[in-house]
Amino acid sequence: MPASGPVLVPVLGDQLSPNLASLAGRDPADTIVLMMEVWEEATYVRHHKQKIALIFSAMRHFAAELAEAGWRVDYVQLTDPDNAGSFTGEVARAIERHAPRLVSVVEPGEWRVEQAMLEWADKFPCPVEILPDTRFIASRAEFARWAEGRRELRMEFFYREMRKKTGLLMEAGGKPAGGRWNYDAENREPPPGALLVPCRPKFAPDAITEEVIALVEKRFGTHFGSLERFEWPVTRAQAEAAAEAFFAERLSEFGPYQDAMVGGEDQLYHSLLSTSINLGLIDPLSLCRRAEQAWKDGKAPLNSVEGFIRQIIGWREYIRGFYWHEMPGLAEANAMAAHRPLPEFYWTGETDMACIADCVRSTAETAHAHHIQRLMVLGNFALIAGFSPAEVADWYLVVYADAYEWVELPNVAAMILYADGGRLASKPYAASGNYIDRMSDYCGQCRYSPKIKTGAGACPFNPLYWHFMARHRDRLEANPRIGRIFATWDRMGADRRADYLESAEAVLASLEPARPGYARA
Ligand code: FAD
Ligand code: DLZ
Ligand code: SF4
Repeated sequence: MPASGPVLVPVLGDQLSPNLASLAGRDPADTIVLMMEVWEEATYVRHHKQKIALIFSAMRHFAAELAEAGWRVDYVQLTDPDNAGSFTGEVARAIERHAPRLVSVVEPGEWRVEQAMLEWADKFPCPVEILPDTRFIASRAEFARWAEGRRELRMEFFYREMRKKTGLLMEAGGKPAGGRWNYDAENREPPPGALLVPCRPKFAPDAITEEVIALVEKRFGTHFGSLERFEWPVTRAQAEAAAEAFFAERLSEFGPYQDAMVGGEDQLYHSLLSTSINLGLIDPLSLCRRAEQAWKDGKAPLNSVEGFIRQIIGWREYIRGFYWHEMPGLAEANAMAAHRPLPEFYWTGETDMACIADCVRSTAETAHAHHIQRLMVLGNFALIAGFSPAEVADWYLVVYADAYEWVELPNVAAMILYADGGRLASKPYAASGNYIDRMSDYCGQCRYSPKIKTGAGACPFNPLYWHFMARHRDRLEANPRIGRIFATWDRMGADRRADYLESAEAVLASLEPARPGYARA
């Protein structure tokens, strides 16, 4: 291979950042940027149609921006008759076309892709460098150092390190702004009676997106979800506009109503920026700095700003570190020995449970559901019913436009299903219908009642909650955060306990397993 060839820089679908480490400081005249729409990435799970359309459209827009800025971009479309179908196959073809002196790529977000990438140096005739993804605040090595020797990896302590590292919401002497690190206790308001949530900007598809939507409808028409309401930002300018509207109109209420749910209200005060952040369209640290500025300028209260910043430099960074630290075992973890198949209604939304039906509706229509819907409705039900972690993880990876395994899997396996046995969460996020009733308006629209505990009309979350506790008593009783619940269980008396268990068994028996083929071909 000639030492004089260009540098080949493959840019993956979630690496759409001009400051990507493999592009930074490079001479555009000496570089070929390779972008590839490949069948393998689009089908290793059968992603929601909107997710594929979003990624392809954002990739095509980013390629155009790079070309505009003077970069030579070799863009391989899915329909290219010679498309090799995989990253490795396409990089091999590009090496034949361009005879590069070096392949320079940023580490991927997923373990599966990294395994393939690690073989490139042996497969290809030129050297391959894999650079750290500097768009994260903590490197994988930094997280590993922090985690070393810790039995439990709690987000809260990692988050404090990130606060110190970035200086966000810090006062002199290393003290947190306002005297507390975490204002979560102030962020649990139920939804207010009358809601006047400002509408977020919605981005109508332009010609590029229209073309991609047609392609997705044609090639992936049988995948889950609808393309009708495609409203995602697909460029940096649109992501900026979405962020601007969030800071101006919703950040101040973000904190208090973070855990609230309202039927038919798909956004509430959330930012809806995860798709843009994960694609690389917008820089997470700069978002946090702007949130901090809003607080300093008196435009948003500390509990909202701290809550938002914690989601990003706390949860998002921690989840990514946790993923790499725990892989590949995390994908197999099943500490709660949960083996029940995912039911059909996770895909169709056809259930009398109003909360689940609304969350699945929003998921199918928009490829999004907000955090507490993912955690305390869909996730909680999956936990207490004992669905198989592999099936649940496939579902979440398929259905959300912001889902990449590095962020989806820890949230699913460790946060909602406790499948890691408590490395991430100090207790399972199990809850009965009361929680959902307190935090939403769902129950008023439901065939079931959270007040009815067992038998006909009982909210299915109620008996399943106790069934879950009873079947995992051995593991959970010693847990100081949840163990006391068993005193309540014991006080109920044998008949009441039998009622709960019998009702739960009836719910479980009624769950119709999903037909095969939704998530994987
Ligand atoms: P906001 O509520 O406005 O929060 C701001 C930002 O904080 C988000 O954009 C996101 O970047 C970050 N954030 C918040 N919570 C988390 C978290 N737990 N983990 C990582 N980042 C977080 N998020 C994804 O980006 N991709 C996923 O595949 C994904 N899967 C999830 C699965 C489950 C079971 C659960 C419980 C959560 C999951 N999340 C995932 C986290 C969270 O639900 C979404 O980031 C959030 O709903 C995105 O909407 P938003 O941008 O309006 O977030
Ligand atoms: C998710 C996805 C899809 C659907 N398609 C592509 C693609 O065709 N080309 C591409 O570069 N990336 C795609 N992606 C995102 C990748 O799956 C993602 O970059 C890796 O999994 C690493 O996180
Ligand atoms: Fe959901 Fe139960 Fe409320 Fe119905 S009663 S909406 S199933 S929590």
